[in-house]
Amino acid sequence: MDRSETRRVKALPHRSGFVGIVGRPNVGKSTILNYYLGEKVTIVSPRPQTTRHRILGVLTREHAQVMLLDTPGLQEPEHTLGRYMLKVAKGVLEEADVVVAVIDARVGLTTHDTWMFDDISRVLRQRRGGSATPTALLAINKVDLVKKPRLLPLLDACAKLGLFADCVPVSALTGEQMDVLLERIIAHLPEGPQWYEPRQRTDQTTPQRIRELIREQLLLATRQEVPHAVAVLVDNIEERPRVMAIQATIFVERPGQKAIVIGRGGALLKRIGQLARQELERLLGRKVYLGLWVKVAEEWRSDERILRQLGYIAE
Ligand SMILES: Nc1nc2c(ncn2[C@@H]2O[C@H](COP(=O)(O)OP(=O)(O)OP(=O)(O)O)[C@@H](O)[C@H]2O)c(=O)[nH]1
Ligand SMILES: [Mg+2]
Repeated sequence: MDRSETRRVKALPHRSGFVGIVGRPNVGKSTILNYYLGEKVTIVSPRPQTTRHRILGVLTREHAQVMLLDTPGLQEPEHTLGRYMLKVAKGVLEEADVVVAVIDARVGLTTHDTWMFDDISRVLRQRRGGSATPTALLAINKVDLVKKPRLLPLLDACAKLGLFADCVPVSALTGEQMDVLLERIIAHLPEGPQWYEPRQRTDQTTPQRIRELIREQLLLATRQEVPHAVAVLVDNIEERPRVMAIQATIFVERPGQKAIVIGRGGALLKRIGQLARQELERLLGRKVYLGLWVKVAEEWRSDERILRQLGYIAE
C-alpha cells in the first residue's frame, strides 16, 4: 500500500451501528428499509399497523455496515399486542445509534408526531449521559405526493424543532433523496467493525418470513378491522422432492372474520393462497405447496398464551 492509499483508508473509517426507524403507522418505515435492502425483508401494506415486530435489515457497504431496525408504528395501544408493539418500538429508541424518525409529507406534523418527538428527545437526553451519543434524523417521506411549495414550510418547521441533526425530504417509493438520507445516516454512525456477514440480510428465520408474507397478502385482501385481527402461524414446513410443502393457520378473532377471509365458495382464501405462494416461491427459490386453514381464536390480541405461541411475546 503506498502512502496516498494509506491516507485514503484513514480518511474513510469503517462505521457500523443500529439505526432505528420509528414513526406513526403507515408513514413508510418498512418501505424505507426495503428500499435500502433492495428486497422485501419486511412487509408493506396500505393498512396501518402492518409491522408488528422489530425487524432487522443489514446493509453492507465497503466502509459501513448499517443495521436498520424496522419497528411497529407508534400509537396508543388498545390491547396486549399493541402494548407489546409499543414496547418494541420504544426499545429500539433505547438501543439505536441513529434514530430515523419518519413523518408523512402529505400529512405534515401531527400531534402524534409531536408526542413521538418528545419521546425521542427524552430518551436521547437520558442516553447522552452515557457513553453512546445517539443522533436523531428526520425523514419526511412520500414527497412524491406533495408539491414543492408545500414542502418548504414543513421542512422549516421540522428544522426549527432543534431535535434533528438533519431533516431530509425523501420518497421511499421513487428513491428520491434516499441516497442523501443514507449518507447522513452513515455519517452519524460510530466507527465500528462489520458485525454481520455481508450475505446475511436479516435476523428473521425462514418460518418468520413465511408467516409475514402470508400475512401481507391477508392485509392487502381485507378491509376495516379484519387486517388488524389477523395473525399467521406456520404449522409445518416439509421438504419434498419437487416442492416445499408449507402448512399454515390463519387466526382471526370472530366467526364473521373467518367467513370474510374464506370468501364466497372459498374464493378469497384461494386467491390469498395463490398470491402468497408466488411470494414464497420468490423467497425460497423453489416450488411451493401452500395449505392454509382459518381458525377463530377469540380476542387473541389480548391473550398472552396465544401471543406467546404466535411469537409476539418472547418466551
Ligand atoms: N407515494 C408513496 N407511498 C409510499 C411511500 N413510502 C411508503 N408508501 C406507501 O405507504 C404505505 C405504508 O407503507 P409502510 O412501509 O407499510 O408503512 P409503515 O410506516 O411501515 O407502516 P406500519 O408498519 O403500519 O407502521 C404503503 O402503501 C406504501 O406503499 C412513498 O415514499 N411514496
Ligand atoms: Mg411497517
